[in-house]
Amino acid sequence: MARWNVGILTSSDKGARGEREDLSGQVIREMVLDVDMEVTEYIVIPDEFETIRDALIEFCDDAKLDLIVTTGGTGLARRDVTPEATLAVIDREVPGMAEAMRAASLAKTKFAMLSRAVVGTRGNTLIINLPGSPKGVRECLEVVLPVVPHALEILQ
Ligand code: MTE
Ligand code: CU1
Repeated sequence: MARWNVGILTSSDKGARGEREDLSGQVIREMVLDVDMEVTEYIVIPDEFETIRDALIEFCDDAKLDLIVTTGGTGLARRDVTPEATLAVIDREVPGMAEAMRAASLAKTKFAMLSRAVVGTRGNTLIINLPGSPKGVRECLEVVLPVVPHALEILQ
């Protein structure tokens, strides 16, 4: 059994309608295996503030996950509300993790500055926003993932 339980929350209007395969969620699922984590909750929902907020609260307070990784909805499209929903549920921000992802990503693509991704904690759960593309997910998650087990240990 893995040490940490992870939830993946994919916010995508197309994904929720079944019009797009969630490749980004699959990347997250594979990457967390390397650091003794297992995906025990998974949801694909539309880019709607209340829906995302309520799913985050359920993953934290009911499923009591150690980590939630979201993908999508961090940009400037009018329907991009994942950072707002995250800010609505967290107790504390972890700005260094979000900054580290953006800084490392900027070295690869200028478009990284368009992601408004937030990282924060609610109770004992760490929530990490990632951009929507599989490439963005990989490039951001590889920056913070090595630090996440230690973050979770001190969050207990
Ligand atoms: N970060 C990395 N590492 N790699 C990327 O390809 N794409 C950017 C950015 N962050 C990208 C990235 C782009 S093009 C956008 S529009 C924003 O993330 C927001 O993406 P989202 O709206 O899918 O969350
Ligand atoms: Cu973009």
